[in-house]
Amino acid sequence: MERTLVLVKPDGVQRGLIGEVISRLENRGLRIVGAKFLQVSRELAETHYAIHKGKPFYDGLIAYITSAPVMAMVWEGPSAITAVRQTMGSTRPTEAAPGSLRHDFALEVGRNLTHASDSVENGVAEVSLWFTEQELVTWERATDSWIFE
Ligand code: DAT
Ligand code: MG
Repeated sequence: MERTLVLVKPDGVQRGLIGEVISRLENRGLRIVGAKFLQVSRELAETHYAIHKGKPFYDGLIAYITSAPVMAMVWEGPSAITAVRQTMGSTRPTEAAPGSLRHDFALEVGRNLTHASDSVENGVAEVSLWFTEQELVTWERATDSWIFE
């Protein structure tokens, strides 16, 4: 079982797409284990995107993610990292597969709606950056045995 951090970024929140993102992840069969709605501080944004520091788009990225509230969530499931990134689509919406969120709801790389962890290790690190242990719920879903083999 893998865990991934999922963010509905400010554009997704402003456009009323929180429900769409949650629906798609629920429909996929992933299980939610934590969620909170927050205004991201500059400090959290800089830690989260530390790997991109120095890149030409970095300042715009920090301004974007701190510009309005985000919906932060943790989702889990078998191969959750790969599955969620597939549901999000490629970073550039014009390269995202038809049917993916970024294809279906976005056009520009700087307004690409969502974030999802890109590896198991980054998933663990990002979940602990954004959530405390107490904010994560370990639970069994009635349908689990029909979705998880
Ligand atoms: P992803 O969000 O798909 O994991 P990433 O980690 O490479 O993509 O980059 C983080 C975010 O930074 C991405 O969602 C949008 C922005 N970004 C990445 N590459 C960019 C570029 N070449 N120009 C503008 N923004 C970019
Ligand atoms: Mg990334």
